[in-house]
Amino acid sequence: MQNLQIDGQRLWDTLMHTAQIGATPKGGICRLTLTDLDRQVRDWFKAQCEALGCAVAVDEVGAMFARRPGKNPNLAPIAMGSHLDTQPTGGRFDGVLGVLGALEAMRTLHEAGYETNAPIEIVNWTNEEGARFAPAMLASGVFAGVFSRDYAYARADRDGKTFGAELARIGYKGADKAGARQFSAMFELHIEQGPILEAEGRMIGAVQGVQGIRWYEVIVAGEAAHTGTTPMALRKNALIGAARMIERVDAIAREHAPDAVGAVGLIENKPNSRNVIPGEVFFSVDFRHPTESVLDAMEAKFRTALADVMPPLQLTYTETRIWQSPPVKFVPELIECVRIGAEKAGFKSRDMISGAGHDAAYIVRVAPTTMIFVPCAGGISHNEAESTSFDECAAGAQVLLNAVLEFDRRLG
Ligand code: HGY
Ligand code: MN
Ligand code: MN
Repeated sequence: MQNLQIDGQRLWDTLMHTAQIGATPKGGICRLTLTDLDRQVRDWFKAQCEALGCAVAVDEVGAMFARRPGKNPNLAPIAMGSHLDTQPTGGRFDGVLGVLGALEAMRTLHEAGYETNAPIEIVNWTNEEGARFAPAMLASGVFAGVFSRDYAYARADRDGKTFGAELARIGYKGADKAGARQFSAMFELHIEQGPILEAEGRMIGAVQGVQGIRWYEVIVAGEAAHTGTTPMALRKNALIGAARMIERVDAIAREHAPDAVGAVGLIENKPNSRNVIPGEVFFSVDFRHPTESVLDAMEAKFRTALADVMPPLQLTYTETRIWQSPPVKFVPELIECVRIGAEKAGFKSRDMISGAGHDAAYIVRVAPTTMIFVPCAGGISHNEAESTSFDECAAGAQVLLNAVLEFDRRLG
Protein backbone atom coordinates (compact mmCIF):
# COMPACT_ATOMS: atom_id res chain seq x y z
CA MET A 1 0.00 0.00 0.00
CA GLN A 2 1.53 3.35 -1.08
CA ASN A 3 2.47 5.72 1.76
CA LEU A 4 0.18 8.55 0.67
CA GLN A 5 0.87 11.89 2.38
CA ILE A 6 -1.81 14.57 2.67
CA ASP A 7 -0.88 18.20 1.93
CA GLY A 8 -1.15 20.08 5.23
CA GLN A 9 -0.78 23.50 3.66
CA ARG A 10 -3.55 22.83 1.15
CA LEU A 11 -5.82 21.63 3.99
CA TRP A 12 -5.03 24.70 6.11
CA ASP A 13 -5.63 27.09 3.18
CA THR A 14 -8.95 25.36 2.49
CA LEU A 15 -9.98 25.63 6.15
CA MET A 16 -9.12 29.33 6.22
CA HIS A 17 -10.86 29.94 2.88
CA THR A 18 -14.17 28.41 3.99
CA ALA A 19 -13.90 30.17 7.37
CA GLN A 20 -14.60 33.37 5.41
CA ILE A 21 -18.13 32.05 4.63
CA GLY A 22 -19.89 33.37 7.72
CA ALA A 23 -16.78 34.83 9.33
CA THR A 24 -17.43 36.73 12.57
CA PRO A 25 -15.43 39.79 13.73
CA LYS A 26 -13.97 37.72 16.59
CA GLY A 27 -12.46 35.14 14.22
CA GLY A 28 -15.16 32.50 14.37
CA ILE A 29 -17.95 31.42 12.05
CA CYS A 30 -21.71 32.00 12.17
CA ARG A 31 -23.02 29.69 9.42
CA LEU A 32 -26.32 28.30 10.69
CA THR A 33 -27.77 25.36 8.84
CA LEU A 34 -29.97 26.03 5.77
CA THR A 35 -29.12 29.73 5.65
CA ASP A 36 -27.76 31.43 2.53
CA LEU A 37 -24.27 31.05 4.02
CA ASP A 38 -24.82 27.31 4.36
CA ARG A 39 -25.92 27.21 0.71
CA GLN A 40 -22.75 29.12 -0.24
CA VAL A 41 -20.42 26.66 1.49
CA ARG A 42 -22.40 23.70 0.14
CA ASP A 43 -22.11 25.02 -3.42
CA TRP A 44 -18.37 25.50 -2.91
CA PHE A 45 -17.97 22.00 -1.44
CA LYS A 46 -19.91 20.41 -4.32
CA ALA A 47 -17.72 22.19 -6.89
CA GLN A 48 -14.51 21.06 -5.12
CA CYS A 49 -15.65 17.43 -5.10
CA GLU A 50 -16.81 17.51 -8.73
CA ALA A 51 -13.41 18.94 -9.69
CA LEU A 52 -11.95 15.66 -8.37
CA GLY A 53 -14.32 13.66 -10.55
CA CYS A 54 -16.63 12.76 -7.66
CA ALA A 55 -20.34 12.31 -8.29
CA VAL A 56 -22.24 14.41 -5.73
CA ALA A 57 -25.69 13.28 -4.57
CA VAL A 58 -28.05 15.00 -2.11
CA ASP A 59 -30.68 13.19 -0.06
CA GLU A 60 -34.12 14.36 1.00
CA VAL A 61 -32.81 15.99 4.20
CA GLY A 62 -29.96 17.74 2.44
CA ALA A 63 -27.10 15.40 3.33
CA MET A 64 -24.44 15.57 0.60
CA PHE A 65 -22.50 12.50 -0.63
CA ALA A 66 -19.41 12.93 -2.85
CA ARG A 67 -18.40 9.55 -4.24
CA ARG A 68 -15.06 8.52 -5.79
CA PRO A 69 -15.33 5.11 -7.52
CA GLY A 70 -13.22 2.17 -6.39
CA LYS A 71 -12.08 -1.02 -8.17
CA ASN A 72 -15.08 -2.97 -6.95
CA PRO A 73 -18.42 -1.18 -7.48
CA ASN A 74 -20.15 -3.99 -5.57
CA LEU A 75 -18.52 -2.87 -2.34
CA ALA A 76 -20.47 -0.24 -0.35
CA PRO A 77 -18.45 2.98 -0.04
CA ILE A 78 -16.23 3.84 2.90
CA ALA A 79 -17.57 7.21 4.14
CA MET A 80 -15.72 10.08 5.77
CA GLY A 81 -18.35 12.40 7.20
CA SER A 82 -19.03 15.37 9.44
CA HIS A 83 -20.79 18.74 9.14
CA LEU A 84 -20.35 22.25 7.69
CA ASP A 85 -23.02 24.00 9.77
CA THR A 86 -21.86 25.93 12.83
CA GLN A 87 -23.06 27.40 16.10
CA PRO A 88 -24.00 31.12 16.05
CA THR A 89 -20.65 31.91 17.65
CA GLY A 90 -18.91 28.80 16.36
CA GLY A 91 -15.26 28.11 15.69
CA ARG A 92 -13.45 27.40 12.42
CA PHE A 93 -12.88 23.69 13.09
CA ASP A 94 -15.96 22.05 14.71
CA GLY A 95 -17.38 19.80 11.99
CA VAL A 96 -15.54 21.67 9.25
CA LEU A 97 -12.26 19.84 9.92
CA GLY A 98 -14.04 16.52 9.42
CA VAL A 99 -15.46 17.46 6.03
CA LEU A 100 -12.39 19.33 4.76
CA GLY A 101 -10.00 16.73 6.19
CA ALA A 102 -11.95 14.21 4.13
CA LEU A 103 -11.70 16.49 1.09
CA GLU A 104 -7.93 16.64 1.60
CA ALA A 105 -7.79 12.85 1.79
CA MET A 106 -9.82 12.65 -1.42
CA ARG A 107 -7.53 15.19 -3.14
CA THR A 108 -4.52 13.09 -2.09
CA LEU A 109 -6.04 9.91 -3.54
CA HIS A 110 -6.94 11.74 -6.74
CA GLU A 111 -3.47 13.26 -7.20
CA ALA A 112 -1.79 9.91 -6.62
CA GLY A 113 -4.21 8.16 -8.98
CA TYR A 114 -4.61 5.64 -6.19
CA GLU A 115 -7.41 3.15 -6.79
CA THR A 116 -9.14 1.92 -3.64
CA ASN A 117 -11.04 -1.35 -3.49
CA ALA A 118 -14.26 0.27 -2.28
CA PRO A 119 -15.71 3.56 -3.44
CA ILE A 120 -14.87 6.42 -1.06
CA GLU A 121 -17.49 9.02 -0.07
CA ILE A 122 -17.31 12.34 1.74
CA VAL A 123 -20.53 13.18 3.63
CA ASN A 124 -21.75 16.61 4.77
CA TRP A 125 -24.56 15.98 7.29
CA THR A 126 -27.26 18.66 7.57
CA ASN A 127 -28.08 20.33 10.91
CA GLU A 128 -25.56 18.51 13.07
CA GLU A 129 -25.43 21.39 15.54
CA GLY A 130 -29.09 21.66 16.45
CA ALA A 131 -28.48 25.38 16.98
CA ARG A 132 -31.17 26.46 14.52
CA PHE A 133 -33.40 23.39 14.36
CA ALA A 134 -33.59 21.17 17.44
CA PRO A 135 -32.66 18.44 17.98
CA ALA A 136 -29.08 18.14 16.81
CA MET A 137 -27.83 15.50 14.33
CA LEU A 138 -31.14 15.71 12.48
CA ALA A 139 -30.08 14.50 9.02
CA SER A 140 -27.89 11.67 10.30
CA GLY A 141 -30.79 10.77 12.60
CA VAL A 142 -33.18 10.51 9.64
CA PHE A 143 -30.53 8.52 7.72
CA ALA A 144 -30.26 6.09 10.68
CA GLY A 145 -34.05 5.78 11.02
CA VAL A 146 -34.19 7.59 14.38
CA PHE A 147 -36.37 10.42 13.03
CA SER A 148 -38.83 10.38 10.12
CA ARG A 149 -38.21 12.68 7.18
CA ASP A 150 -41.45 14.53 7.92
CA TYR A 151 -40.50 14.99 11.59
CA ALA A 152 -37.32 16.70 10.39
CA TYR A 153 -39.20 18.78 7.82
CA ALA A 154 -41.59 20.04 10.48
CA ARG A 155 -38.91 21.18 12.98
CA ALA A 156 -39.13 24.95 13.30
CA ASP A 157 -36.54 27.50 14.31
CA ARG A 158 -37.33 30.16 16.92
CA ASP A 159 -38.68 32.42 14.13
CA GLY A 160 -41.13 29.71 13.04
CA LYS A 161 -39.32 28.81 9.80
CA THR A 162 -39.35 25.06 9.14
CA PHE A 163 -36.45 22.79 8.22
CA GLY A 164 -38.33 21.54 5.14
CA ALA A 165 -39.11 25.02 3.82
CA GLU A 166 -35.57 26.29 4.40
CA LEU A 167 -34.05 23.18 2.82
CA ALA A 168 -36.15 23.77 -0.32
CA ARG A 169 -35.41 27.51 -0.25
CA ILE A 170 -31.64 26.96 -0.47
CA GLY A 171 -32.09 24.31 -3.16
CA TYR A 172 -30.79 21.29 -1.21
CA LYS A 173 -33.93 19.21 -0.82
CA GLY A 174 -32.41 16.27 -2.67
CA ALA A 175 -34.00 13.36 -4.48
CA ASP A 176 -32.19 10.50 -2.72
CA LYS A 177 -34.16 8.67 -0.05
CA ALA A 178 -32.43 9.30 3.29
CA GLY A 179 -30.82 6.13 4.57
CA ALA A 180 -31.12 4.24 1.28
CA ARG A 181 -27.34 4.39 0.81
CA GLN A 182 -25.17 1.69 2.37
CA PHE A 183 -21.72 2.32 3.86
CA SER A 184 -18.99 -0.30 4.43
CA ALA A 185 -17.91 2.03 7.22
CA MET A 186 -17.94 5.66 8.30
CA PHE A 187 -14.96 7.44 9.87
CA GLU A 188 -15.52 10.92 11.36
CA LEU A 189 -12.58 13.22 12.06
CA HIS A 190 -13.43 15.91 14.63
CA ILE A 191 -11.78 18.21 17.14
CA GLU A 192 -12.08 16.87 20.70
CA GLN A 193 -13.89 19.95 22.00
CA GLY A 194 -12.47 19.07 25.41
CA PRO A 195 -9.13 19.44 27.26
CA ILE A 196 -7.82 15.85 27.52
CA LEU A 197 -5.59 15.44 24.43
CA GLU A 198 -3.93 18.81 24.90
CA ALA A 199 -3.42 18.23 28.64
CA GLU A 200 -1.76 14.87 27.96
CA GLY A 201 0.26 16.12 24.99
CA ARG A 202 -1.45 13.60 22.71
CA MET A 203 -2.22 14.27 19.04
CA ILE A 204 -4.82 11.59 18.30
CA GLY A 205 -7.89 10.34 20.16
CA ALA A 206 -9.23 6.88 19.26
CA VAL A 207 -12.85 7.51 20.15
CA GLN A 208 -14.64 4.55 21.79
CA GLY A 209 -18.14 6.02 21.80
CA VAL A 210 -20.37 9.01 22.61
CA GLN A 211 -22.11 9.77 25.93
CA GLY A 212 -25.89 10.03 26.32
CA ILE A 213 -27.62 13.35 25.68
CA ARG A 214 -31.09 14.62 26.66
CA TRP A 215 -32.65 17.96 25.71
CA TYR A 216 -35.78 19.47 27.29
CA GLU A 217 -37.90 22.57 26.63
CA VAL A 218 -39.71 24.39 29.45
CA ILE A 219 -42.27 27.18 29.18
CA VAL A 220 -42.97 29.00 32.47
CA ALA A 221 -46.22 30.99 32.59
CA GLY A 222 -46.86 33.85 35.05
CA GLU A 223 -48.54 37.17 34.45
CA ALA A 224 -47.15 40.23 32.70
CA ALA A 225 -47.77 43.31 34.87
CA HIS A 226 -46.44 46.78 35.60
CA THR A 227 -43.14 46.77 37.48
CA GLY A 228 -44.07 50.02 39.21
CA THR A 229 -47.55 49.30 40.43
CA THR A 230 -47.67 45.58 41.22
CA PRO A 231 -46.96 44.72 44.90
CA MET A 232 -44.22 42.08 45.29
CA ALA A 233 -46.68 39.72 47.03
CA LEU A 234 -49.01 39.77 44.01
CA ARG A 235 -46.45 39.14 41.30
CA LYS A 236 -46.35 36.08 39.04
CA ASN A 237 -42.85 36.61 37.72
CA ALA A 238 -42.00 33.85 35.24
CA LEU A 239 -38.35 34.89 35.16
CA ILE A 240 -37.93 34.18 38.87
CA GLY A 241 -39.17 30.64 38.27
CA ALA A 242 -36.78 30.21 35.36
CA ALA A 243 -33.89 31.66 37.34
CA ARG A 244 -34.41 29.18 40.17
CA MET A 245 -34.55 26.32 37.68
CA ILE A 246 -31.34 27.45 35.96
CA GLU A 247 -29.62 27.07 39.32
CA ARG A 248 -31.31 23.70 39.98
CA VAL A 249 -30.19 22.29 36.59
CA ASP A 250 -26.59 23.22 37.43
CA ALA A 251 -26.91 21.68 40.91
CA ILE A 252 -28.38 18.41 39.56
CA ALA A 253 -25.41 18.00 37.22
CA ARG A 254 -22.96 18.74 40.03
CA GLU A 255 -24.65 16.10 42.23
CA HIS A 256 -23.60 13.54 39.59
CA ALA A 257 -20.17 14.97 38.87
CA PRO A 258 -17.56 14.41 37.53
CA ASP A 259 -19.18 12.61 34.57
CA ALA A 260 -22.51 14.46 34.46
CA VAL A 261 -22.97 17.83 32.80
CA GLY A 262 -25.99 20.09 32.55
CA ALA A 263 -26.85 23.60 31.43
CA VAL A 264 -29.58 25.95 30.32
CA GLY A 265 -28.30 27.44 27.07
CA LEU A 266 -31.28 29.10 25.40
CA ILE A 267 -33.71 31.42 27.20
CA GLU A 268 -36.41 33.74 25.88
CA ASN A 269 -38.00 36.19 28.28
CA LYS A 270 -41.36 37.72 27.30
CA PRO A 271 -42.19 40.51 26.77
CA ASN A 272 -38.57 41.38 27.67
CA SER A 273 -39.35 44.99 28.47
CA ARG A 274 -37.67 46.97 31.22
CA ASN A 275 -40.87 47.87 33.04
CA VAL A 276 -42.95 44.73 32.54
CA ILE A 277 -42.91 41.79 34.94
CA PRO A 278 -42.03 38.79 32.71
CA GLY A 279 -45.21 36.89 31.95
CA GLU A 280 -43.65 33.97 30.11
CA VAL A 281 -40.19 32.42 29.81
CA PHE A 282 -38.99 29.68 27.43
CA PHE A 283 -35.76 27.84 28.23
CA SER A 284 -33.81 24.78 27.06
CA VAL A 285 -32.04 22.16 29.20
CA ASP A 286 -29.09 20.00 28.08
CA PHE A 287 -28.14 17.02 30.34
CA ARG A 288 -25.37 14.52 29.45
CA HIS A 289 -23.79 11.44 31.04
CA PRO A 290 -22.17 8.21 29.82
CA THR A 291 -24.92 6.01 31.33
CA GLU A 292 -28.70 6.06 30.86
CA SER A 293 -29.52 5.19 34.50
CA VAL A 294 -27.82 8.38 35.73
CA LEU A 295 -29.59 10.42 33.06
CA ASP A 296 -32.86 8.88 34.32
CA ALA A 297 -31.99 10.01 37.87
CA MET A 298 -31.09 13.51 36.68
CA GLU A 299 -34.34 13.73 34.71
CA ALA A 300 -36.40 12.71 37.74
CA LYS A 301 -34.69 15.33 39.93
CA PHE A 302 -35.26 17.96 37.23
CA ARG A 303 -38.98 17.20 37.10
CA THR A 304 -39.26 17.17 40.88
CA ALA A 305 -37.53 20.55 41.00
CA LEU A 306 -40.02 22.04 38.54
CA ALA A 307 -42.95 20.79 40.65
CA ASP A 308 -41.29 22.26 43.79
CA VAL A 309 -40.28 25.65 42.38
CA MET A 310 -43.26 26.85 40.36
CA PRO A 311 -46.41 26.61 42.57
CA PRO A 312 -45.13 28.79 45.48
CA LEU A 313 -44.39 31.48 42.86
CA GLN A 314 -47.97 31.24 41.45
CA LEU A 315 -46.50 29.97 38.19
CA THR A 316 -47.51 27.16 35.84
CA TYR A 317 -45.23 25.39 33.38
CA THR A 318 -44.98 22.85 30.59
CA GLU A 319 -41.91 20.62 30.21
CA THR A 320 -41.13 18.43 27.20
CA ARG A 321 -38.19 16.10 26.59
CA ILE A 322 -37.50 16.84 22.92
CA TRP A 323 -34.39 14.69 22.42
CA GLN A 324 -32.87 11.53 23.87
CA SER A 325 -29.66 10.29 22.26
CA PRO A 326 -28.48 7.19 24.18
CA PRO A 327 -24.79 6.43 24.82
CA VAL A 328 -23.22 4.54 21.92
CA LYS A 329 -20.07 2.46 21.44
CA PHE A 330 -18.07 2.50 18.21
CA VAL A 331 -16.87 -0.58 16.31
CA PRO A 332 -13.63 -2.22 17.58
CA GLU A 333 -12.34 -3.13 14.11
CA LEU A 334 -12.58 0.48 12.97
CA ILE A 335 -11.02 1.73 16.22
CA GLU A 336 -8.11 -0.63 15.46
CA CYS A 337 -7.81 0.93 11.96
CA VAL A 338 -7.58 4.34 13.64
CA ARG A 339 -4.84 3.12 16.00
CA ILE A 340 -2.92 1.61 13.06
CA GLY A 341 -3.49 4.76 11.02
CA ALA A 342 -2.17 6.86 13.88
CA GLU A 343 0.95 4.70 14.35
CA LYS A 344 1.60 4.85 10.59
CA ALA A 345 1.55 8.65 10.90
CA GLY A 346 3.90 8.50 13.88
CA PHE A 347 1.36 9.07 16.65
CA LYS A 348 0.31 7.00 19.65
CA SER A 349 -3.46 7.37 19.99
CA ARG A 350 -5.37 7.69 23.26
CA ASP A 351 -8.70 5.92 23.83
CA MET A 352 -11.51 8.25 24.90
CA ILE A 353 -15.28 8.85 24.98
CA SER A 354 -16.84 11.85 23.25
CA GLY A 355 -18.63 14.39 25.48
CA ALA A 356 -20.06 16.08 22.41
CA GLY A 357 -22.70 14.58 20.16
CA HIS A 358 -21.72 13.74 16.59
CA ASP A 359 -23.37 12.35 13.45
CA ALA A 360 -21.25 9.24 14.00
CA ALA A 361 -23.38 8.52 17.10
CA TYR A 362 -26.36 7.90 14.81
CA ILE A 363 -24.58 6.39 11.81
CA VAL A 364 -23.14 3.62 14.00
CA ARG A 365 -26.71 2.26 14.13
CA VAL A 366 -26.65 1.47 10.40
CA ALA A 367 -22.96 1.04 9.50
CA PRO A 368 -19.67 0.27 11.26
CA THR A 369 -18.51 3.68 12.52
CA THR A 370 -15.84 5.33 14.59
CA MET A 371 -14.22 8.73 15.17
CA ILE A 372 -10.80 10.30 15.27
CA PHE A 373 -10.11 13.28 17.59
CA VAL A 374 -7.43 15.92 17.45
CA PRO A 375 -6.84 18.53 20.17
CA CYS A 376 -8.24 22.06 20.35
CA ALA A 377 -6.62 24.78 22.44
CA GLY A 378 -7.80 24.67 26.07
CA GLY A 379 -10.56 22.32 24.98
CA ILE A 380 -12.56 25.41 24.01
CA SER A 381 -15.26 24.92 21.37
CA HIS A 382 -18.67 26.39 20.50
CA ASN A 383 -16.73 29.62 20.89
CA GLU A 384 -15.18 31.91 18.27
CA ALA A 385 -11.81 31.41 19.96
CA GLU A 386 -11.83 27.67 19.06
CA SER A 387 -8.35 26.85 17.81
CA THR A 388 -6.69 23.75 16.33
CA SER A 389 -3.19 24.13 14.91
CA PHE A 390 -1.92 23.54 11.38
CA ASP A 391 -0.03 20.43 12.59
CA GLU A 392 -3.05 19.08 14.49
CA CYS A 393 -5.33 19.51 11.45
CA ALA A 394 -2.75 17.87 9.19
CA ALA A 395 -2.26 15.00 11.66
CA GLY A 396 -6.02 14.40 11.80
CA ALA A 397 -6.38 14.31 8.02
CA GLN A 398 -3.38 12.00 7.67
CA VAL A 399 -4.72 9.57 10.26
CA LEU A 400 -8.16 9.71 8.63
CA LEU A 401 -6.65 8.77 5.25
CA ASN A 402 -4.46 6.06 6.78
CA ALA A 403 -7.39 4.55 8.71
CA VAL A 404 -9.65 4.54 5.65
CA LEU A 405 -6.95 2.89 3.53
CA GLU A 406 -6.26 0.32 6.27
CA PHE A 407 -9.95 -0.60 6.32
CA ASP A 408 -10.11 -0.57 2.50
CA ARG A 409 -7.14 -2.96 2.33
CA ARG A 410 -9.15 -5.42 4.48
CA LEU A 411 -12.05 -5.26 2.01
CA GLY A 412 -9.76 -6.20 -0.90
O1 HGY B 1 -24.42 19.23 20.99
C1 HGY B 1 -23.40 18.69 20.58
O2 HGY B 1 -22.70 18.01 21.31
C2 HGY B 1 -22.97 18.86 19.14
O3 HGY B 1 -22.14 19.98 19.07
N1 HGY B 1 -24.09 19.00 18.25
MN1 MN C 1 -19.40 19.06 15.60
MN1 MN D 1 -20.73 21.52 17.61
